[in-house]
Amino acid sequence: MSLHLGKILAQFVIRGDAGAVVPFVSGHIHDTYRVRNTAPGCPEYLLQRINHHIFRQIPQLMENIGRVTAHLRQKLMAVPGNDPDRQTLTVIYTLDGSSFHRDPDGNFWRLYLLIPGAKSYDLVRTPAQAYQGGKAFGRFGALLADLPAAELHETLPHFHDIERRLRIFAAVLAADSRGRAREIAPEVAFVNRRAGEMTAILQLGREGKLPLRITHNDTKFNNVLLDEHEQALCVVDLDTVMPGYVACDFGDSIRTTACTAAEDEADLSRIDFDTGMFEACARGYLEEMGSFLTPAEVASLPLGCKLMPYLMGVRFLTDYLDGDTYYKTAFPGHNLQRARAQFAYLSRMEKVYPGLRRIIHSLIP
Ligand code: GN1
Ligand code: MG
Repeated sequence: MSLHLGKILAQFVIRGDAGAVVPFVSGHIHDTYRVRNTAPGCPEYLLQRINHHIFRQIPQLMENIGRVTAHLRQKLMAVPGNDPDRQTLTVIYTLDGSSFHRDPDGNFWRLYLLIPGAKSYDLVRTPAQAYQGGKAFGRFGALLADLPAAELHETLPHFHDIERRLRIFAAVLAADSRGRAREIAPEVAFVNRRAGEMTAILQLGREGKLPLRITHNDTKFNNVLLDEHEQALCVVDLDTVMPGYVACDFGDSIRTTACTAAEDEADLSRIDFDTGMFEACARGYLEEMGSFLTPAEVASLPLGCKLMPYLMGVRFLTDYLDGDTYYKTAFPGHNLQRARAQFAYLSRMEKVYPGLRRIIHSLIP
């Protein structure tokens, strides 16, 4: 273990002795490490350096996570047979009782219990997995349904506000600081043709017709941990848990389960919308969450499925035009490739869209 990481770990209340610290695969935003334990019977941990260029209010972010995980733990403990250490993330506090540590270089660090025996997948392989993915996010929403949305900070304001995302896209496109606008004329036309339709959820929210709930806001399939029997175990990546609309959580879970290829697939001919996976994920989600939803929320779910790949595509394209400053990228043009994959997926979905509403309605309890 490096001296630096050792000093950071020494700030936290750890059981046993921290051993090797190894980089751990994770999302596009933070740096994550797995911390082994040399003491028998003591847990492993997950150490993260939080990206403070993206998350600028880290005390509020960690307060949200503390609040949500405490609520989940309390709800889980009320049911015999549950195992909260595995069914929700557990924040490990520092010696002085803080949920994060700020190092002398100004970096922010946090520590979670590592959940043993759990797996996550970037790509869904079977409808059974898609069902478990939907179930995990539905259960997450249901367990938080009694925590008032106003109790959480909006740590990334307007995160899923497509109107604002489109305004930023237009400004970055006009500025064209990297001279990349020329190559993306078809994508710009794709975005513009659909802009009007995509604002409906925001408009209904503003008119008070869709409630704000506590939503996860990053319901990718790889943010679900499955247990050794491939059953939904735990929802991770709680950074964006904030007030939001359920259509976004539903739509993003579908985006990553019903798509037949990776989020950044280069070969667009491999991208399709798998209606069987859609049905399985929707069934899992609605079994848990269906009875909490208002009729207007149910009606908003299909549009959520369109909105999320559209919004992700707009964000990836904006970052590409802007010189790739937000998302981690593995090669030049990665953000453009991601945007193209999102738009290809949306196009395939559009062909079967009328059927989605029917499937959703058949699944409402
Ligand atoms: C980012 O943390 P990660 O990589 O799962 C992003 C999400 C996007 C996602 C796309 C804070 O999530 O909004 O859906 O990439 N998170 C943030 O893969 O911007
Ligand atoms: Mg995330």
